Parts: sequence; C-alpha cells; structure tokens
Amino acid sequence: MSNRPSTPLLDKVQSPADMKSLSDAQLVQLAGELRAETISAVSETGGHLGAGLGVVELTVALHAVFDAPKDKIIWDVSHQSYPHKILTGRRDRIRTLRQEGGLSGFTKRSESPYDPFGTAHSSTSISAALGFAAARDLGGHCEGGLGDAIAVIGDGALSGGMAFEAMNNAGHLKKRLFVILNDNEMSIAEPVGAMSSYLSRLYAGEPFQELKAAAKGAVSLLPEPFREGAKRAKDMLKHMTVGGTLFEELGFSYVGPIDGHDMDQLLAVLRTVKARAHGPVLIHAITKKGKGYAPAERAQDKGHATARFDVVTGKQAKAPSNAPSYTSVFADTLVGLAAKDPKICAVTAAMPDGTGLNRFMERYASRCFDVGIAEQHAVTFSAGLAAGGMRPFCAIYSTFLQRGYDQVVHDVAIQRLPVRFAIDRAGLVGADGATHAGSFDVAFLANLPDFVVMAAADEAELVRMVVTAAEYDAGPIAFRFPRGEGVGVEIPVGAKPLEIGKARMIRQGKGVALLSLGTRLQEVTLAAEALAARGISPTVVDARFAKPLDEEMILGLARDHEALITIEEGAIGGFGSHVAQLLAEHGIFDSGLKYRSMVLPDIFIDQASPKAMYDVAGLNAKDIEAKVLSVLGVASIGTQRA
Ligand SMILES: Cc1ncc(C[n+]2csc(CCOP(=O)(O)OP(=O)(O)O)c2C)c(N)n1
Repeated sequence: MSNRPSTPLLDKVQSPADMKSLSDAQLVQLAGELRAETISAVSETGGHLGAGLGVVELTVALHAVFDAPKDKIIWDVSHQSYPHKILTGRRDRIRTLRQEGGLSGFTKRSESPYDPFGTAHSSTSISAALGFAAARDLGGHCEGGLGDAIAVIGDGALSGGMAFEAMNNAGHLKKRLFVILNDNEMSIAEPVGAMSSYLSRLYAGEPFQELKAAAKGAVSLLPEPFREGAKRAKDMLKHMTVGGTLFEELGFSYVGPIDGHDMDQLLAVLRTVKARAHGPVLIHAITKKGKGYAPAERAQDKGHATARFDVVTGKQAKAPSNAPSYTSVFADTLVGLAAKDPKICAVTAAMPDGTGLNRFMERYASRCFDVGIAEQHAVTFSAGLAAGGMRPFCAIYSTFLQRGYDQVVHDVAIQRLPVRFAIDRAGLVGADGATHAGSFDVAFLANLPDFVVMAAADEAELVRMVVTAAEYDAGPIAFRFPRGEGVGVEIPVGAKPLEIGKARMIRQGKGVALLSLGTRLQEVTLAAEALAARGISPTVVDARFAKPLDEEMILGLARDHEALITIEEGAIGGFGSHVAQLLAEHGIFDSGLKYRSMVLPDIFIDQASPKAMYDVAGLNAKDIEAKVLSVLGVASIGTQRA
C-alpha cells in the first residue's frame, strides 16, 4: 500500500458525475492524481502504459464536459483506456487489469456501461461512433440513453483504411459527431506513411500551414471567447488552424491543433463544440505518449507495453528466457534466407518489432515494408509484389490477418499468387484476451483451394517451414507459430524444405493415434508419457500440414488404430474438420473408427495466462490423457485414482 500515490481528489470520484462540481483548477489536479494512479496500477499489472498516460488530460476533460454513459466515448484500440476505467467506477479493480478474472486491458461492453463499444483492433472507433449517432437520430435506444458520440483515435490508428471509410461516410451523413485525433506522432513504433507526414505538417509551421490558417472555415465553431478577445483565447487562436485541411475536404469541421495536455484548452474547445456543433467535427490534439513518467517518455516505444515495473526506477520485471522466441527464430531465419535470395521481401502492418521484421529492416531496408496499420493493404500489396516476381513474406499476427481476409481470398488465393504468410501469435495469447486470440486462421485458410497451411510444432520446425515457404512458388503458403518462447530444441543449420503435405511420425504405438497440429505437440508428448505409465502406448504424429493433408498417413493411422484423435490450437472448422471430412469421404466411419477432434471450445476465452486459457480450452496434457482414456473406455483419471 505504501507505494500508492496520494490521491485525495480522485478518491472522491466514484463516477464521472462526481467530476461535474469540480472547478477547472481541480480538474487539473485530478489529472495529476489520475496519472499517478495509472502508473502505480500498471506497475503492478504490466500492460499498456504509454498510450494511457498520453490521454490523461483528455480523459478528464471528456468526462468533465460530456455525460457518459449517455454520451458515447469510444476509444480506438482502447489500449489507452485505463485512466477512463479508473474514472468510471472500476478503480477498485484496476490492479486486476489483464489478469485472469480481472478487468480487460481493453474496453468491453460487458464490463461497464461506460464502455459503449468494445475494441482492441484499431481504426474502428469512427465507424462505431457514427453508428451510435445515426441510431440516436433514428430514435434508437440503449443502456444509459443515446447522446453525443465521440471517437478518440490515434494518429497510428488513423493509418487504417476503416478510419477513412468512416470519415467519408460521416462527411456525407453530416451527423453531429466528434472525432478527437490523439496525435502523439507514435504508433507502436515510429508512425509511417504520408498521412503521418501530413499530420506533422499541420502543426509544423511550414508555409502550408500558414496559408491554411488564414483560410476561412469552421469559424462558427470557434469558442465564443475568441471573438471577445480574451487574452488566453487569442493565444490559442494563434495556434489554431481552421479550415482547408484534408478533414475539411471530407466534410468535417477541423479544430486544432490544440495542446492535448493543456486542460484549459481542452475544456474550452470541448465545451464550445459541445454547445455549438451540428455536423461532424474533428479536434486535433497534440499529445505525448508516456507523458509524465520519465522512463516511459525515454523508452523507444514510449512505454507502449510493459511488464510489471518498479515505479521509482522504471525497471521492468521480465522473466529470464530459456529459449529464443518463435518470433526471433522466424525473423533470423528469414534474414538469413534474404542474404542469398534478393527476391525475398517482407511486409508488416505497423508491427516491425512484434513480428521481428525490424531485424530484416536493419539489413535490407529496401526490401522491407512497414505499411502502417493496414492489414488489408499489406495482403494485396504482397500479392502485387508476388505478381511482380518477388517472394513476399507477409508477416501478420493471426488475429490481425482476420481483417485482410477478403484480400487473402480475392487477391491472393484466387490468383494463386505465392504470398508467404508468416502468422505469429497463433493460438491463445494470454493477457490480451479474446480479441487477440489467434483462433481462426487454420479454419479460414485451409478451406481455400490450393492454399498450403503449415503449423510449426517447435522452433526447429518453424525454421524448416520458413525455408519451405521461401522455396515454394506454386501458390499461397502460410505457416503459423505461437507467441512466446520455443521449447529449447536445437535450431537446424542449413535446413531443407519440407515435402509439401507430408506429416512426421514422432512415435509409433498402438491402439490410439494422436495426430497433432502445431505446438500442442509438447502437451501430446506429455500425455503420451503419462499414458505409457498406464500401459497405453499411443502413436504420435506431427501433421505439419493442415493443407494439403497427408492422406496416406492419416488413412493408415485410421486403419491401424482403434481410435484417432486430432489436437490443434484452433477453432472448430480447422484441421480436425478436414481430417473428419477425409475419413468420412473414405467411408472410414462406416467400419467403426473412434474419432475425436480436440479444438478450441466454441466460446471466446477471457484473458489469463496462456496455460490457464488452455486449461479452459481443455487442450493441456491432462485433458489429452483424459480424452484418450475416455475414448478407449478406460476409467477416467479421477475415478481410477479414487
Ligand atoms: C488492426 C490492428 N492492427 C494492429 C494492431 C496493433 N496495435 C495496437 S496499438 C497500435 C498502435 C496504435 O497507434 P496509435 O493509434 O497512434 O495509438 P498510440 O498507441 O500511439 O496512442 C497497433 C499497431 C491493432 N490493435 N489492430
């Protein structure tokens, strides 16, 4: 308790209603206390720190001026929503952030009426806010009522196409809607792209800005005090660009740039737009990621994501690692291959560090592309690279590839273009929870004609799959691997490509065959060892490929065993379904094979440690063991011991 900050004013705020009686000066004090509380909480839980610190003043100002939950404040990505959670009745649980049974690290409708819309994937906030605004104008109803709709979106998230689709539509519908552009000149890494440069020019004082500043525009939106000539307002006006921006062209009134840490400016602008706006308004606030906490401000990623840390020193508590991460094994292998093959290139959607492609970027900058938070574009851009004779590796987390699915189907698969998909964070991911789980990629890729889909069982297999993908020019190919460290096996040197569609026998047994896809193989092996102690000796096979299936091997297993069980870290409709289809087509079930398919359950699993999440999923060694026993009709583990 002693390291908790003193927060006398914050202690009195149970909900935003308690802020309404505070003076502007007290709101400044509240922001200071909120910042200290956020730092203190994240030091205990780990999580997204920098983004939240950058919006502390904005959070206070929004809740002071608007009336949530009637007014809908929608945080894009919502990794910056911890201060919002503290102010909206969740302070007592803020130190459970991202833990099992605790608060989500993102906004979540089921968690609070103050979270009107769940997010975690970026660039959705303007669309959702516009939907609320349209529902309001059509007489819709929802919890807390329907008032103003406010989207808070970062400059990084603004690089996602959906944000533009929404602004285009909002400018057309002309509904009263507020978009706050939280511009900290940072994404997770340095922001990229022409939009980012454009935003910088908006406040860089270049001639462009001066011209635009003089232009006419949304003068009617100017705070009243501006016209009255109050000194402070005059100073603000000097910094304000009105009209003529890209946003204006899209039909928004543009107000800004304003200092997103200056409470007086924020309150004045928000009060004015609230009182006077009719159509869509974009407020451009300049903020600093990590603001007010020196170790975060100094860090390269501005404290984007952190482990638990010591508040005084900023030192993070990171567990020592025993094996290299899958991400680094992928990246190092690819960099090695790129040295020999100038056609290999790499594409990331704003995740150069997360995908390991920063290593590729350092060595081969001209062949490495960070396209911004733009997965759809990343996929089609890779398709273009492939059509142009390059060998693109499109490295996207499983969960984010979902956004580029039509591009995978329409631009890559139908044209049989050899795009190599490196799918990181496959399977359950832990603290980020359901929104980030990599559950669906096998299901949504293996159903596409001529797609090759592989899953690495360990880091040595990952190396082989990267090599296989590099050499495969016949069409699209994907390999998936999980978050975290490998299992510590030796990394092969000079690995040869795998034969497409061939599984690998791990141990030959009898009675029951365990056919594993991906890194559950470790749990399968543990289960097989436990079963051996009971006199049951399963055959264990690493499928390697979800598509094409090793039909010969699988049909052979079915023929030679009483029972066949598939195990995978993916949702229903994936590998196990393909195996079932194969067996059904060959009439195997007619002769009585006992077949089971262990997949992720048909629920969205909340955040916990990956191990605990796999317990919920029933995919750990004990679950596999129990499944074998039940299929073979042997008493279950519990009963037998009793
Ligand atoms: C569709 C999608 N792709 C990638 C990510 C991973 N991601 C989380 S936050 C982030 C950067 C967001 O930058 P910005 O919007 O500027 O917010 P900041 O963190 O700078 O406050 C990225 C790329 C995501 N959440 N969603």
